[in-house]
Amino acid sequence: MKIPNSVALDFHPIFITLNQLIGKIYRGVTLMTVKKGPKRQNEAAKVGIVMGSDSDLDIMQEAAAVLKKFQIPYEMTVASAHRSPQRAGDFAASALKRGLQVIIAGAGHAAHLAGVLAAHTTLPVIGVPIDSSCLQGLDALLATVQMPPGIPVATMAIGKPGARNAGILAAQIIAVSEAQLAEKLEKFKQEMARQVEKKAKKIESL
Ligand code: C2R
Repeated sequence: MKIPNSVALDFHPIFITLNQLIGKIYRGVTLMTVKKGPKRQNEAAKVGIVMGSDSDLDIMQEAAAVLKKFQIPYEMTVASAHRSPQRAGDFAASALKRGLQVIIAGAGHAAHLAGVLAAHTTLPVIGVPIDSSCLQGLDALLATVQMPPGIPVATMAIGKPGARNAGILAAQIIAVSEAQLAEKLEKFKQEMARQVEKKAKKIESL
């Protein structure tokens, strides 16, 4: 996968603490080792995961994990509607031609990324508000969900639960035309129900 430009940014020693440096190296290495889904790596990506910064990776990996579980090939990158508007626009504008079926966009602060991607494509865009600011994601939630009529963004919950649901929703969208995937999703729901039964029995026996 391509290494996002932002991984290499801001490495000037004057501007960063040791902690920040370790964090950046960790995220850089993680981004470099992220695979595009097991057993189907030669297949073209069906889902594009975009995040506003590499600092969002920890949360967006939840979406990636779901896609891996359902063996849906995906690509993952960084683009910012604010800091790199051209890159963000180009990503979305070329997405359909490149074979993507769904875009998942995660961003924190004044999160305009998902909306701007949606403006550049007819593909469904799923937004994940990230709790990276002092407003703990409420800013990102409102910026992502309050789209003007005509440009919808399917907005998930804030943070990791939202990223996980973004992966599941992307799978459900693709499953409309893939019976095998729909079957896997059905089994996934059945397994959740079984877990609830287990938990209920445990609580009822107290
Ligand atoms: P840094 O950690 O790089 O300072 O980013 C990112 O998603 C991230 O959560 C801080 C936060 O800024 C967000 N960001 C956006 C956009 N670009 C970056 N919300 C955008 O275009 O919407």
